[in-house]
Amino acid sequence: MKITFIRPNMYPVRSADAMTPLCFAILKGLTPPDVDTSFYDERLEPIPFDEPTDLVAMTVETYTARRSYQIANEYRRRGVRIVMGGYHATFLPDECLQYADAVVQGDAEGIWGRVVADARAGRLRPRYEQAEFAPLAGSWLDRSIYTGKRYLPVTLVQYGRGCRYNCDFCSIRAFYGSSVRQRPVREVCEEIEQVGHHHVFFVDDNIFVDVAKATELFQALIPLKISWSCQCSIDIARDPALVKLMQRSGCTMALFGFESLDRDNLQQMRKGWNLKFQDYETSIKVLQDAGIMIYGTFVFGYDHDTVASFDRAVEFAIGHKFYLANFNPLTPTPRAPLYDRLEQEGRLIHDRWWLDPRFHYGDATFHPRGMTADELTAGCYRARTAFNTSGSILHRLLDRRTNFRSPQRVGIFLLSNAVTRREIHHKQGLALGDATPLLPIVRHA
Ligand code: B12
Ligand code: SF4
Repeated sequence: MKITFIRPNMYPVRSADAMTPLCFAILKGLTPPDVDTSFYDERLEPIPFDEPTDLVAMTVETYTARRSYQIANEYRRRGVRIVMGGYHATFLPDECLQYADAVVQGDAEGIWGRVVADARAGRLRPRYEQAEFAPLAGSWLDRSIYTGKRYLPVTLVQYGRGCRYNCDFCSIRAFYGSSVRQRPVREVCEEIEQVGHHHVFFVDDNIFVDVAKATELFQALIPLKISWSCQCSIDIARDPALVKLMQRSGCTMALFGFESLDRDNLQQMRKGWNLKFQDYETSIKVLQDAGIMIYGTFVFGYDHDTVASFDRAVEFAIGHKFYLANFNPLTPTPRAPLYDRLEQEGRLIHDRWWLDPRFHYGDATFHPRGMTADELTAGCYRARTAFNTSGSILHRLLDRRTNFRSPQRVGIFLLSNAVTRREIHHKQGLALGDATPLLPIVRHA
């Protein structure tokens, strides 16, 4: 039996900065060794549809759903069975089943072996779902699946899954519920040592689970002498000693979801805790004094945003010499509380924007209250462009505590900013998938 793993691309433009998709190293690690496999990442290479295979396994996110269904159509025409998993497949299994033979909801661990066995026996079932999340100890990733592909030279590692917060636009709670699970720190360190790269990106949605778990990880990382980056909630800055330890353990950069400078917006998105304990200035100073480069993300379109909000956020991010920043239109994804609210309020522009050929990357998907949808689209694009001018890059670079701390940091800063600047114009306005029509499976009762 042969399985072909596929990572669909959002749009038909190859990527120069793709990172290794972890889910396929996990799936490969869970696949019995006597099963042949191949793997295609459409961000890097075309998919050879005519290569013989028995089962196609795709990961589907909301932004890649349209393209995933088009790929499924191609394989179905050739009589190949298809299984889909990942965020979108978990949230909208019935939509995916219009294009696939089977859908896996939730984690692959504890379930993938059964899917493979059923496919082998010719009795694939439409739905696979776990009763509860399995503990993460003992996971083994087979990264040989990435061999020969041009990914960024950074090792993606996962310490835990889930988040203790519940921001209304985010998919994490909808996927993991309130479950927050960590891998044993020893296993995480062994994995990093085995891979042997010196730069690690922790893909956890929030590395700051709690003080004890963060401390345990940071202390264990010190002897590895790696440099690492992560995503983190800003409330870690209440604890300067923990931030210092984070830096000593090798953290050079962390992404923080600032989201908004407006308290009422933060309340509305259930992220009032961003400013509950101290203001942004204090938090930023703690982080930057410790040497951590800040990647700040902002979202626009909440009820207290106006056309003036974009410039304020850009000035704030440049003024604080952020390493990078992103300015996105608020985008409702299925099963996130935001989606249901906007749908109930009749404010969604499309019926399922992710399938609508009129939707383009960067477009507003709903009618905001404080500006028009077009102003929201244009404002985010303008903010990204303004943040990435040469003058802004030079100004931000010159912070001795962070971006200008060492020649190596300067190199990383300049390279990341150059890539980001190019990507903004590359991505904006691209339609999802290609022009081929979606052809749902007709199932007879
Ligand atoms: C790292 C990351 C990125 C990296 C890319 C990493 C890479 N390798 O290419 C960067 C920063 C570039 C990025 C970009 C974007 N991302 Co992103 N990203 C993540 C993040 C934080 C971690 C991904 C990861 O490695 N997870 C660990 C792996 C092991 O988990 P997993 O992929 O979910 O896989 C498990 C299960 O889902 C399941 N599974 C998954 N696929 C399959 C397939 C089969 C067949 C089976 C059986 C099982 C299965 O098994 C796996 C193991 O249990 C996730 C959040 C998260 N926690 O996952 C967001 C996340 C996936 N990203 C998200 C978004 C929105 C984006 C962007 C669209 C943002 C933007 N506006 O531009 C872009 C574009 C993404 C794209 N599709 O091209 C959303 C997706 C929401 C949704 N409803 O689809 C997430 C969930 C973040 C969030 N909080 O909402 N992202
Ligand atoms: S803190 Fe981040 S990961 Fe956690 S719910 Fe909010 S946006 Fe999602």
